[in-house]
Amino acid sequence: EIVANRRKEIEQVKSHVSLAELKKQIPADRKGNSLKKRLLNPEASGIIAEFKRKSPSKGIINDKVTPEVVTKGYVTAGASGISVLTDKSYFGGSLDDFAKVREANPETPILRKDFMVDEYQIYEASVVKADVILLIAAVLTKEEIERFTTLAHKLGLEVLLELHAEEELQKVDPRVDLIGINNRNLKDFTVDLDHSIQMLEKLPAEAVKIAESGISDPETVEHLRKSGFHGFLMGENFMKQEHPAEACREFIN
Ligand code: IGP
Repeated sequence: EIVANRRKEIEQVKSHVSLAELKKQIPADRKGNSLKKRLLNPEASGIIAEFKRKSPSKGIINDKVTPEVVTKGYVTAGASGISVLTDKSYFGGSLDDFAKVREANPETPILRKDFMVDEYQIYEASVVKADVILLIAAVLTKEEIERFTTLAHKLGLEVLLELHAEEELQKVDPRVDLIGINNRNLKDFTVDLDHSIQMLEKLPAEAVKIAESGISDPETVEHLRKSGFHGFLMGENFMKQEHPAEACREFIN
């Protein structure tokens, strides 16, 4: 449903700004910030803090805070990266939010978090100076993952491939920069860390791995880190607080 809606919205956007026009807005020779490198640094917290106003499972999480203030705070708190939702209909985000976050945090790796289903969105990510895009294996074919990865790399973007179910392992393209395992089952929203750790053991040893969703205490992060994860994507636990950056600071320190 989300994917079908996203496809429809992209067609509308394309009718306003053609792909040819969009391509003209791509910044010349931008040097991105590598999330992969950041996560491989043993000094890094590994926390990738997310800006998300709402979600399909929780409804409104926080509609009072501003993206640039929160994310600047995340970075000061010690986050290794930022994730920004850009889907409007289900998560209350936008490319405009993304652009503000980019401007406020020029040196930090930033992930464009969305349902990428069309090459057009990868060009958009490049225009707003994203560092990383998300590809969700559950909603893409192996061929799409390969094609989108080729384009992302051509545009200087890193790729985070998100997996949940075991049958998605055959879709892993060895060229992806980061592999995420979503702890949350997108069908029933349940969180299962043991399942994620089992999945992790089936991944190539050299892959840089990120645990996503449902993380709310530092002990869980340490457990996941010992199991082999390099990064920890956290949204709701911070965003549900009145001061998300403050919550992030307390979490990391
Ligand atoms: C963050 P949480 O439970 O900390 O808010 O989860 C992130 O993992 C979650 O927002 C997410 C997501 C996604 C959102 C993971 N994969 C794909 C949209 C699309």
